[in-house]
Amino acid sequence: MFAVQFLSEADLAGAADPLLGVIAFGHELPVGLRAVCLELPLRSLATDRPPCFEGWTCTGPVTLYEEQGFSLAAGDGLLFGAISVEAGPGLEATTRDLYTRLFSVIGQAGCPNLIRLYNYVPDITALQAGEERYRLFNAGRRTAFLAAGIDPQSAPAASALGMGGSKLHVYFLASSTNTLRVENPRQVSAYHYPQRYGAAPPLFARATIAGPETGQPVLLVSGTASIVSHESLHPGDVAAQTDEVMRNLRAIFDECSAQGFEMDEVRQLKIYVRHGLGRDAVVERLETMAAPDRMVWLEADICRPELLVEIEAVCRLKRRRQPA
Ligand code: 3EB
Repeated sequence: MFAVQFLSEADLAGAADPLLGVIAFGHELPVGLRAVCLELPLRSLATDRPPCFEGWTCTGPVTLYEEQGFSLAAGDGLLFGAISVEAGPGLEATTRDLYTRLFSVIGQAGCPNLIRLYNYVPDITALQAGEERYRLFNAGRRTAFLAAGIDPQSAPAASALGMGGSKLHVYFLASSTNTLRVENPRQVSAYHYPQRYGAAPPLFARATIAGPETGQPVLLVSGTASIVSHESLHPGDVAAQTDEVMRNLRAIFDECSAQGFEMDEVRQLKIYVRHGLGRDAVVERLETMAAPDRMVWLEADICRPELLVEIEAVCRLKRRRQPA
């Protein structure tokens, strides 16, 4: 299995388990890391703490390689990959090509089961020839799923955030073994969003359970916003939006429980705040969810202009004993 943790520079140097990948937010990665490396141009909001990095580790030996523009790390039946590409006016075609290559890479590696996808899209809510760039991204992503013969409802948990710069950054974790997908009964599944959010719906699950048959299943929750059914709630009110996000997170945890998986612990929370504003109201509400060193605070654009906060989570689960 794998783990994901926020690590300091010293932790990275002394990591006991082999690294698959390391992500930096708004600052540079230390040089000489043997892992897939990605620097994201997102500003960290916790300036009172030294820089921390998102480290993905596994237990077996790791092989690093490059293919079709992706930096890749394989080990333990897992494949971790990252790519950064220029994404100007041709965002739809760029996204389609990137995802087509991604599907080819995971297939060739024998890890066709995506666990989690992260998308960072430059100028996500800007208009391009009259169309919102997030919609162009969605159209390209969907075309690639269909062209590869992949069922849109099998899409894994994901995040799609915006920032400045010119590059589209994508990273992922995929597995040789099966995963489970979890939906949120309070929300319409993203792949069923009505057309008013774009002709091509976003393709992602509300959460993925990795290693459902193992002793240590891991829950990876998608970027979760103040959306109920398919509508954004509480425009302009970051505190009320955070409360709604918490209700959505709890609904996903309840859904896991209904499928026989109980919460063990919250390992990681990534909190994206638009313009970095209203962080105090969010902090107050998240205090009971996880210790501060398990949270990273980032300034990012959420994909609908009225949404002010989005939260993603990684949790350890315990499998309930099956009835005899
Ligand atoms: C939402 O629930 C908020 O397009 O991959 C969250 C997670 C969101 C993933 C994606 C978008 C995506 O619709 C936005």
